[in-house]
Amino acid sequence: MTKVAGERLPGVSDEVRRALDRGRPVVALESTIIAHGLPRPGNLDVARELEELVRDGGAVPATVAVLDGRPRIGLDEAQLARVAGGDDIRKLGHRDLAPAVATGASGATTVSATAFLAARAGIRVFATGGLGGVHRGWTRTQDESADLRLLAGVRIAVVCAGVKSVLDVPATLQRLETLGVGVLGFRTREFPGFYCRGSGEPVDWTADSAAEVADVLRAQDVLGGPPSGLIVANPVPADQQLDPALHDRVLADALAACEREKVTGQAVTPFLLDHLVRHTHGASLEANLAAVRNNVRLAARIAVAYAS
Ligand code: PSU
Ligand code: MN
Repeated sequence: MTKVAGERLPGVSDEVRRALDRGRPVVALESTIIAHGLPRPGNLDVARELEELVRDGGAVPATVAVLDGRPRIGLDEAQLARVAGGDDIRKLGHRDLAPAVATGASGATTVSATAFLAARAGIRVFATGGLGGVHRGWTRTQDESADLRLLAGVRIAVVCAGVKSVLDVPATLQRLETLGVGVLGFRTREFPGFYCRGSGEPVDWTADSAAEVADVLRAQDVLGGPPSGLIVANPVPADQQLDPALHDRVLADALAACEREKVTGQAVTPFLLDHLVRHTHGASLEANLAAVRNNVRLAARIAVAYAS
């Protein structure tokens, strides 16, 4: 193991550092969706596009990853390409950060690792596709994403399209309640269904504009106390959702295949996502991308409203 240079952690890019110092809007972006959630080689274009969307919205993008043992907040072009195409890019949740830093490993950060590093750098808004959650069959496997527990303890807003329907959505919402993570529907009273607009589950609070979300962030700041996250649940646009009937059919197949092939642990989410993409002939990927773009645009607007 190499010696850890504590004072060098984390590595915030000059552009992100300048923006944070001046109170300018910044949006954190995770990298697991790039490295492990989307098929190559198109994933690099998506990574670039998401950063562009943040810029178009008037904020500075801060894609997060760990490269050669150094957490990075804000990647340059070569670093982004490495995350998208490298052979040595692991999937790093929050608990994997210390071993990755200590051993000089490289990896893409999940929501839990990204939220932790971004909040530590002072970033208040983070955009992703879907949050991890409680997997179906939890009573047997105890598979619950570390995203949930981590978000109970960091003050960051995560703009997402809900959680993937491959998960147990009601159980995930219950865990968020238990953990004290706020959930705000964006222009909806229904928790979004990621690929589809609705999940059938209600949300307690609704915001109708980015300014209203920013007000909630400021209220969290004023209330103080132990930090906790906020889920901003933003449904995919109606004309870009996955056909709900196709969705239900293919999802049942994907879950059965996962069981049959005995996929477990960190591999479960990427396996199910890949199965859905192949068996919807790319339609789930299109809905996924539409949701992520929509979330990134909204996150930029929230960051701008919060900074003003
Ligand atoms: N949801 C998506 N695409 C993804 C993920 C979630 O739509 O790629 C990733 C996120 O990085 C999330 C992680 O934090 O999967 C959760 O993985 P796990 O269940 O192993 O914690
Ligand atoms: Mn898991």
